[in-house]
This record gives sequence, structure tokens and C-alpha cells, in this order.
Amino acid sequence: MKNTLLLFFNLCCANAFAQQQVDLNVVPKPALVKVTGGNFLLDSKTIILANSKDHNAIMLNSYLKKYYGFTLPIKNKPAKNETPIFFSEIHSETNYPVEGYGLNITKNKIEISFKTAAGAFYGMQTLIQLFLLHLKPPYLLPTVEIKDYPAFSYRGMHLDVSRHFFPVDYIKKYIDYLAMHKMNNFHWHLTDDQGWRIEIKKYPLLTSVGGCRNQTLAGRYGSDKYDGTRYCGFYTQEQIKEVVKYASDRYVNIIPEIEMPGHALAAITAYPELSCNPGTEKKVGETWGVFEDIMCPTDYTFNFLENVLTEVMALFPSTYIHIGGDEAPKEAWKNSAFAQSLIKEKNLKNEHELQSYFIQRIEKFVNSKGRKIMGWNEIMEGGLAPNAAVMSWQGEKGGIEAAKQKHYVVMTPEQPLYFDHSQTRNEDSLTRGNFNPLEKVYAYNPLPPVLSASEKKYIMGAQANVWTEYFDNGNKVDYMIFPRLSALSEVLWTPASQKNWASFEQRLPGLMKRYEWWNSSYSTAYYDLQPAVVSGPKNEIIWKLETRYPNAKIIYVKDSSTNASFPYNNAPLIINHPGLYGATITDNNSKIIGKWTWQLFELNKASGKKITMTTPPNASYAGQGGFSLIDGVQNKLGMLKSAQFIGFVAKDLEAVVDLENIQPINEIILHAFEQQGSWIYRPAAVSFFISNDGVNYTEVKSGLSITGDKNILYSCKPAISSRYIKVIAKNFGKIPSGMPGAGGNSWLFADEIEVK
Ligand code: TNX
Repeated sequence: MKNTLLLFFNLCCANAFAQQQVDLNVVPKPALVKVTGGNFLLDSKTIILANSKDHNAIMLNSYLKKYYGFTLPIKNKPAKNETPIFFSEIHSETNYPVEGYGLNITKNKIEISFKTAAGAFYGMQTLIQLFLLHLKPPYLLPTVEIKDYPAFSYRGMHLDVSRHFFPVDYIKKYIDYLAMHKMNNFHWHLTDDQGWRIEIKKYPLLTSVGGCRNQTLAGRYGSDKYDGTRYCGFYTQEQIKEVVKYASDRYVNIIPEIEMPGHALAAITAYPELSCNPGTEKKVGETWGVFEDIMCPTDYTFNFLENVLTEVMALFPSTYIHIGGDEAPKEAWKNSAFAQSLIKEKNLKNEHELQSYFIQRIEKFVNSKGRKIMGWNEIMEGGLAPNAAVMSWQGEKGGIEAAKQKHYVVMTPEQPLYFDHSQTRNEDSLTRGNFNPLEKVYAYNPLPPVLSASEKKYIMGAQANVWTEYFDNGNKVDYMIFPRLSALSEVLWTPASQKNWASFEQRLPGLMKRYEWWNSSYSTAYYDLQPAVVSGPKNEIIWKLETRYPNAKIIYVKDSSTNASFPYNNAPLIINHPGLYGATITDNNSKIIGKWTWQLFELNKASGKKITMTTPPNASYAGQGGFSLIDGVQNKLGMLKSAQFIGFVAKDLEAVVDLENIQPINEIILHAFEQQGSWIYRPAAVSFFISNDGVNYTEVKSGLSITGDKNILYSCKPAISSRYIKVIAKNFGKIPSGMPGAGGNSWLFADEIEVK
């Protein structure tokens, strides 16, 4: 029996491995792989050759136990016939890559060679991935020679535990996800407006008061409903120590983040003296966004922060300590006599320089303890602290600038590295919105081409951020990070020359099995129907549908009744009639295997017509340019579904729709949007014009009206015939003080022009 089994394995696997010559099922893909065509038999004669206290041996057994339910004997000396797995430290090669390893599997031994302990651990992770899932000895492994090392030294993931709290068990699971993907930094976002999550012995109110909020916003930001439920959570110092140890056993460094001077409502509520206005009412944040009450640059505050950081540094051995620094509105400092006098005293130009003074003072303290600070890209405003590293989140601009100034950088650009953005355009659950699909993550390159070779050396690597406003449990976080985390691990580990999307796609089904086996949710968005509303060659509105399921078919329905369905046949679906359209995927036997995706089309005389715009929208909210305004898709949610909108910052919208011939016009409507918390303001003014020649326009003012609250409709009723329609919406302009985003440029958002 055993022989037949072996023969089977030989045939099946020799064949499989011949095909996998280039692509072992390992993520991130190793730098150099040579499959040598033989097999190693893992059976009862296999031992781990090591000292019984050897860390690597213990870790290997703990992974085997956890995921496969068996361990191997750890022995000092192999008996005759025993086949060893062993770790050998390289002493000689001085150029051996840091964190690199060799994995050499021959017929009768498995050798993991390494220079640093982390390398041994990564070799072990590769070895484990070569095992089949549900492995039980006896088992044949392919013989291989792997030489592997990381492309970047900083390979990170972030998790926000303030907006929602995640228990220690989940944090450990998360750290394991990193470790199994050869990632080495966990950025633990421990404090924010909505909760302070780390015990500080000297300031017990931080957790007893700042660790709780009375209720939480229900639904997406912009909603006005609250859940009415008190929400609390924090980690004790003992728990933090346990997590730090767990991480360091897996070669994951934890960078703790203590937010200052903004995003600090929880701390301020616990200790109001931290605020420039200690007398005003304080409460731990219950909704999301940015708050104006920030830490005041007083001696009280600096003393407080030094005490807090002293305890933090005692818990976390990390060289880098993250001090936040993002999104700190300057209103409170503008209105504070103390802050203003400090600006004068220190000869600073403005509040931005005061923020820089704030950060530099903290930096000096952190440096004096032998550590370094890292902060969000806003710490560059008003001058960068001398030794600070920059985390570039608002695109790569801050990172590029910092690298040019010879500061170390971690790239975390919102697109594509914010994993709170959706992986699918067809998201049922609550997320932040936007769209950062797997392939965009995979394609990311942390090294901006504008940097010279010597400047690129300052880019330590990259990290994905997981803000948890909308995720209140580990399953949801898993669903948001997988499989994007796996793609990111390959961005950061695999040499650019070896990165290959098609190869990653092939390894994706294996990854998904692995997630299941870890008991982790993940997104199957990769297989989703990919719907898009696009412009056809003859000014049609087309609903384009695509699937990546092998051997699948797409069907669609023309109204919400799913009884009469039509095959999609990969021909463009031209939308001539309004209504709710639906589509899904079936297998070859017409069995539905996908989710339904729905699209409401509301057509009018402007739909699909030629549209020209004087100024293109901002690249971050470009939609499909003018087409987005006449695509028959109207936002009805009162919330930002960004793909539907185009946005302009500090600019006006001016669009001309050509109806192709002179037609009676009863009404023209512009659909705009307002969400002040996101700095999106309604237009200062909207005007409508008509023309028969596209040159001479007459303004129409009859029947002007403004309706709606968040989705705002500007309309006029000309009751006239015309061919060209021009709509001008003036940007709200600079945001006045006292309003969200004060002092900055406002956004103008629009999603549709209707002509009836
Ligand atoms: C901006 S990204 C923030 C966070 C929010 C995130 C999502 C960054 C440095 N700051 O405080 O959670 O947007 O809403």
C-alpha cells in the first residue's frame, strides 16, 4: 500500500513540480528557486537536529503543532537512518544578505542556512509553505535549492485599535499573518480621538476615562445615527509585554503610535489640562473625522508626553516610536493666547512652525533615550525634525520630499495601500469606500522613479494601513486585508525582476485555502463580476461586465425581477432604457455561482451625450471625467460613493453638454454633494446657460431652486428649446474659520447633470 502511495506521490508530484519549476506555491515568491526533481520523505524518521532549547526548533514545532497537529522529535544527534531538518548559521560569508536564508532540500536532509536569526525563521516559513495543507507524514517534499532575501528592510502592516478595539488573541493572530508573510513591522495605532488603548501607570484616567466612549456612530461617516452603546477597551502593560514577546519570537518589531498633537480627544477628555481650552466640554470621540481640540504646547503637555513616552519606551524595544502628527487643525492654537505667545517667544512664523517646534521638542526627548521618531507626513510642515522618519500617506509626495532631505521614509500612500478602502466595487458591507483592488496593490512599487539611486536608499519600504472606523471585529479586518496583505508581502520581499502578476494569480487559489486553514475570512473580490459603466464609441452608455472565474458565464436581468435573464455573451450591453439592471455569474450548467450586482440607470436627454469640461477634475476624484456627469448613474445615498463623483479642489466646474439637436428643455439639474467633515462644500453658486450654436450662450434664471440636504439638486426650468447646455458651479472657496477644514481649500463634488 505504502509503495503505491509513494508511486502516486512520485507521479503526481514530479509532474506538478515540473510545472512549478518557476512557481512554487510560496508567497512571497522567493528570489531564487531551483527545483532539482527529487523528493524528501517526511515520515517518522524525520527529526529536527538541534539543541532542545533551540528557538528555531521550538518555533518550527509550534507551527507544525498549530497547523498540522504533529511535532517532530528534537534531537542533538541523528540516529542511523534518521533524516534531519537542521539550521546552520553562516559565519564566513560577510555579504550574506540580512534576513536572507538558504533552503536546501535533498533526498535525505533539509538544511536552512542563515546569517541572522530572522533568516532562519523565514527559511522555516518557506519550508512550511512547501507542505501541503492538512499534511500528515509520510509525505514527499520536492527537493529544491532556494536562496532568498528581502527587497526592502521595512515590510509593515498597521492596525488602528482606537476606533475599534481588538483583543490580544486577535493581535497575536495578526502578528502571525505578518510573520508568515515575512513581514517585520507591526505599527500599532494605540491612541486616537475615539479611545486610548494602552495602560499608562502614571495617568490611570487615560484608560479609565479615555478608554471608553459613550456611543459610536452607526453607519458611514456623514450619518447622524448613533448606536447608544458604551464602548471600552485597553491593553494592560502585562498584555503589551506578552504581545511584544510574541512578536519578537516571530521577528516582528512593534512600532507603537502615540498620537500628538491632534487625534487626541481621548487623552484630552481624561486630562483636560492638555487642551488649550481646558474649561470647554470634553468627550471621547463618538464619530469619525478630525477634531479641533488638540494638545496645547504647554509645559504640562510636554511633561505629560515625556512621562507617557517613558512608559511606552520601557514596553517597546523598537528603535522607532511613532508620534502621529497627522491632521492637527490649527484653530485651537490660533485662538490660544498661550500658543500665540509661544510663537512670538520662539520666533516662529505661524502655527505650522509651532507644530514643528512641538514635534522637534518631542524628538529631542525620544532621541535622548536612544530612540528615533517616526511621524505621518504632516510632520514636515513647518520643518522636519532632524532625525525623524516620515510615513507618507497623502500620496508619495511627502516621502519623496523627505528622501530628498535625506530622511528615512516608509511609503503608505492611501492609494493603493489603505486597506480600509474596498477591494471590490460591489461591496455589501460597510467600508470607508473608494477602491483599492488586489492588482493595484500588487503593482505598487515603493521606489518613486523621480528619486535618484542614492535618494532611493532612504525608502525603507512600505506598509498598508488598516483604519478601523468600520471594522469592529477580527473577521472583518481579515476580510479587508486578505488577499491584499499577501500581494503587499510580495511587493516588499520579492525582487522586482521576479514579481509577476500572472504568477501571483496562479498562486491565489492556494493562498485562499491557506486563509481558510488559518480560520481567517478573506475577500473573494478577485472573482467578482467586474461591472463598470463606460462610454461607448457612439456616445452610448455601456454596462461592461467581466469575470475571472474560469469557465463561467455572465447573465443579466433588465429589471429587478430575476426571472427573465439574458446571456451577456461578452458583447457590450448598451443601456437605452432606464431601470434597475442586475447581473451575476453562472457555471456551465446555468447554476448561479456569483453575487448579484445591481445598477440603477436613470436616463434623460443628457444621458450619454457628448460633454466637454473646461477644467478636468482633480486626479484623486477624476471619475471618468465629464462622462461621470451624464452616465445615467445618480448618487442617492447621501454618502460618498466616490466612483460616482468627480471632485474639484479650489476649482470651478464648467461643463457643456451637446444634445446633438435642438430639443425642448423643461428642466436642467446639477447633482452636487456636501459633506463638510470631509471638506466637501456645496457650490457657492450654480448657473445654467443655453445655446443653439455652442458659441453664444444665454443664462437662464427661470424657476431656479435648490433642494436636498447632502445630495443637493440645483435646478432651473427654462421651458425653451436648445441644443447646448452649459452648467457652471463655483467652488465654495477657502474654508472659513469655525468650519471643518478651516483655512484650507474646499472640494466641489458633482455626480450628474440631468436635462429633462
Ligand atoms: C486619515 S491616514 C487618518 C486617520 C483616519 C483615516 C481614515 C491618517 C494619518 N489619518 O485618522 O482613520 O484617514 O478615515
